[in-house]
This record gives sequence, structure tokens and C-alpha cells, in this order.
Amino acid sequence: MEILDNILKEFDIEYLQCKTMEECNALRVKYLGKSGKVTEALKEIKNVPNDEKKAYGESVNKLKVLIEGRISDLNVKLEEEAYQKELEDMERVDLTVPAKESRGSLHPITITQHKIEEVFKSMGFIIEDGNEIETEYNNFEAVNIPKNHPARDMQDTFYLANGQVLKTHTSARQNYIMRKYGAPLKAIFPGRCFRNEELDASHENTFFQLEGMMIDKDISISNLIYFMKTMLSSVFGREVKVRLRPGFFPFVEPGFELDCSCPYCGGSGCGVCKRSGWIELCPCGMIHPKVLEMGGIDPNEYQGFAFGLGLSRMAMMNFEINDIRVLNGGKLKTLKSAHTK
Ligand code: FA5
Repeated sequence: MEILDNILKEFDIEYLQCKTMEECNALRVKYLGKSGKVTEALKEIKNVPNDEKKAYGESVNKLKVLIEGRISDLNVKLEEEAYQKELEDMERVDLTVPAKESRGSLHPITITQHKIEEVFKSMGFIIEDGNEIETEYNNFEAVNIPKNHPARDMQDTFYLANGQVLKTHTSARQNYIMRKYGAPLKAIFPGRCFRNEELDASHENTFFQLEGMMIDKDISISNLIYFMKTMLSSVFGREVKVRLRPGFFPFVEPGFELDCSCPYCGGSGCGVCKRSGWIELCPCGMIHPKVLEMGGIDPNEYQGFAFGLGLSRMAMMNFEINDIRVLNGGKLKTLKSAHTK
């Protein structure tokens, strides 16, 4: 019995000195482990005289329960203290402090789109939205590209199980807008387009175009040239010249490729314009009578021009980005550096 008293006294001293979970665990092993002091005292029962065995057994068990209880309480206390300390040491984030990072900004394509929209809005054009998924009719037939027409090969796209397509060009909205507003009409309609393309620095499978259409009486190519020249001079912030070359698109007649004088070198030749002084910018033309007719507009009474600007490529020029894949890449660092140019 004296041995048991001594074990408890010794335990009490060590117990008070125990400050960490590791020390607490060492204490448990020292007293309750396989060769621990209490375990050894339990084993000792075999050497105790028979008439004292019962009292000894009760006492050593009491001691075991007492020490187990204290160690368990100590464990809970130390665990709580360790958790509190961890919380105190933790790096704190004050969500109310203004962020050190600079604020986000609009995407170069959006900025370019807004600039162009502002110019056309000031010239009385309305801005329309478009679908990304279109019927084959709107994307092809309504712009005079019937089934099996070779022009479909130039705009291979992604076909959905229900027969609809991811639109290949913003021209897919022409028919809807003609039917919605009738003539006369001045509208631009930017949108995301999709093509099954070989990717390179100037071709993406997902890119943006901005389409424009003006329909009225006595509209001619001169109107087209005037509006394009005004818009481009405003977006590039300097006077540019435009020129037209013949181009084929089934939905315009005549059709053109519009070039503008290089806004960087002013036409003298530089890396951007590949020393030619001109940049190929946007296909356009006078709307084909059949397309007007399909849009519910009488081609004998009205004429119109349409253009399909490559908005992604325009943004590249505007921000001096030399690879189109940067625009969809989502690398903020690259996009940010484009902003600072
Ligand atoms: C068209 O898409 C015609 N719908 C444009 C049009 C509208 C002509 C109205 C006449 C009247 P094109 O396939 O050339 O035409 O595309 C127009 C512009 O979109 C191109 O000049 C180019 O800037 C851009 N573009 C075309 N394909 C891609 C592509 N894969 N990646 C990035 N930009 C592209």
C-alpha cells in the first residue's frame, strides 16, 4: 500500500510539471503503459498475501482509474491550449482591408468592342445581341449559303445532336434583325463565333466578330467606305485611309475585302503591316438581294451594306498582342501587360 501512495505522490509532482501533449503522453506511458508503474503494481498482486489481495486489488485499481482520469483531463486541457495557440499564431486575413493587388479590368476584346460600339452609337446605329447556338438556316441558308454550297467548307463548325450549330459568323444574326426591325435599319451586332479551325497565331476556334448592317434607300458603297473610315480613325485615334479589294461572300454582291492604312506607321511600312503599309481588316459588301428578300425586305426598294469585322484581331492590333491564343488563354499576367502597352 505504501508503494501505491508513493506512485501517486510521484505522479502528482510530474503531473503538475506536464506542459505539452508530448509530455502528457510520456506520463501516460510511464504510469499506464505496458511496463508502466501502475501496470507493474497491478502485476505485483500475485506476490501479495492472500488475505490482503482484495484490498490491494481495490486500491491499485482505484489508483489506475484516478491516474487515467487525470491524464485524460490533462490531455483535453492541453489539446485546447494547443489549439488556442495555433489560432493565435495563425496568419490573419483582414477581409475589410483594401486589397494590395490592383483592381481587375475589362478584357482587351471588351474594351475594343466598347470603343467601336461608342462610335457606331454616335452615328445612330443600334446594338443587337446574338445567339451562340444558331439554326443551320440562320447561319447558312438565310445568308445565301444553301446546303452543299462550297462556301460551307470555309466555315466548318461544331454541329449539335439536334442539328443546330455553334455559329460561325455574326452574319447568322442578319436575318433575325432584318425581320425584327425591317427597313430602314442601322445595326451592329458583336458576338462570339466558333469554327473548326487549325489553330495558329491568328486563328482560334472561338473568336469574336462585330457585324454591321445599314439598309435604306439609295445606299451605296460610298456609305460603307464613310462609316468604316470614321469608325477606324476613331478606334485607332488617328486618320486612316481605307481601300477595297474584290472578295467573294455569297451574301454580298459586290463583295470586298477592306484594308486600312496601317495605323502604326501611317502607311510607310512596319512590322505590323508586314512593310506593305496596309492591313487587311474586314470583309464587307452590298447585301445580296436574295438575303434582303429572305429578311422580308424588298430589294427593289432598299439596298444595304454589311461588314463582318474580326473583333479579336482588331483587339490584337489595338493592344499589340501578336498571338490570338493569348485572348482566350486567361493568363492574367499576359493580358495585364497588353493593357499597359
Ligand atoms: C465572314 O465571317 C463573313 N461573315 C464576314 C462578312 C460579313 C462579309 C458581312 C461580308 C458581309 P470571314 O470568314 O472572312 O468572313 O471572317 C471575317 C473576319 O473574322 C476575318 O477577317 C477575321 O478577322 C475573323 N476571323 C475569321 N476566322 C477567324 C478565326 N478562326 N480566328 C480569329 N478570327 C477569325
